[in-house]
Amino acid sequence: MTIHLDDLAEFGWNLFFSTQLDPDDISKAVAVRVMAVHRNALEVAGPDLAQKVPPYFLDENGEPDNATVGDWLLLDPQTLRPYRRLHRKSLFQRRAAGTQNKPQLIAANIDTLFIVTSCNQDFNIARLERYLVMAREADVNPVIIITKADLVDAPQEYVQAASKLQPGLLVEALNARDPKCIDHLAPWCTQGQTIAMIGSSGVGKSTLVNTLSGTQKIPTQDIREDDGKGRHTTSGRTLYRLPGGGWIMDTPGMRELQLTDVKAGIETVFADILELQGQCKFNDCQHEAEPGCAVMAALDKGDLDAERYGRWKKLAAEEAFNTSTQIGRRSRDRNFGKSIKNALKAKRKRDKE
Ligand SMILES: Nc1nc2c(ncn2[C@@H]2O[C@H](COP(=O)(O)OP(=O)(O)OP(=O)(O)O)[C@@H](O)[C@H]2O)c(=O)[nH]1
Ligand SMILES: [Mg+2]
Ligand SMILES: [Zn+2]
Repeated sequence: MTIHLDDLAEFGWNLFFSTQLDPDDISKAVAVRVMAVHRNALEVAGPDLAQKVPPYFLDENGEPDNATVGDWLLLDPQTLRPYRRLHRKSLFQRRAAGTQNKPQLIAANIDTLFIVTSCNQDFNIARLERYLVMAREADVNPVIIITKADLVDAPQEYVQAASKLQPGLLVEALNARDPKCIDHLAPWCTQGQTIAMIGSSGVGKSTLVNTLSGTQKIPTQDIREDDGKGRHTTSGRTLYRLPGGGWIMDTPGMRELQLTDVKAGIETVFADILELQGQCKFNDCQHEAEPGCAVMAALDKGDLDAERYGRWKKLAAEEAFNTSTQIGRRSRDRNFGKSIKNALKAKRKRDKE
């Protein structure tokens, strides 16, 4: 077998992956993309092949590895078993609440994250901010999608509230059941692009995939009338082909989301607060009563929104706590202020380079 790079483009392949192949791979391997995950198997597909492979395998060096939706695998042409996973352009992973286990791989090689919420009780600024932090951490471009715009009089109010989360943030309000929304989302749906979605159950993730792909093949279900919550209709994670050539991944609604190892994501979403921190007179300023505190000054002047500052404090503390318990070093908590400073210094240095 020979890998025909042109044929792979249809599956989201691009130069980032080509550069990882040796001439040997090109002449003999079979390259496939993981299209769906099941309990004991991955569904993979490529130009000439669609089949199941085990999620855990030994690579060519005998090292154990595992793959998730969106990953690219090279298969041995004879046995059709994976022998290498290509390096990922991006990766989403999470730890379930209260577990010390290895992170669960959610999705790989994603270009855009649709953060989905609705014009109803589901809309929650603090939750959107958590998703944004995840997107920035994974180096994936976020777009906030607010569904059910057809059910309220003033969807723009939701758009305005979400737009305040970060300067330049892309926010779209739409009716996920209406094919007209395809036009709004077309820029992210072109060949070579892969979209993942995140959002609570019932916000319309599967509905959006059905509309964008022009089919009604994914089951959807009405939300509960009393509290507006969804019924956890989707269970697995699967990639679907879009008419524009891109791919979109449907996922189940997240029940809970713990933030661990997302320091860089928090730094990006709250870059302005980190900037201010760096201007405080004292290195270990707690922004409570110290003289020369730039954070307090900005709060007083109204340059920094007090609620946003409160959310940052909560997120930063949570991430520090989770990350330190995860690696068993509680002492890290006390050093958190310092580590933020160091992170800021490192970021400045990176920006200068
Ligand atoms: N009016 C209206 N209804 C919508 C819209 N988007 C989704 N719905 C409805 O909301 C309900 C839930 O939609 P789903 O697509 O099943 O939600 P989901 O996000 O996939 O939910 P899970 O699979 O449980 O995570 C369905 O009855 C949809 O028809 C919208 O923009 N407008
Ligand atoms: Mg669904
Ligand atoms: Zn301060």
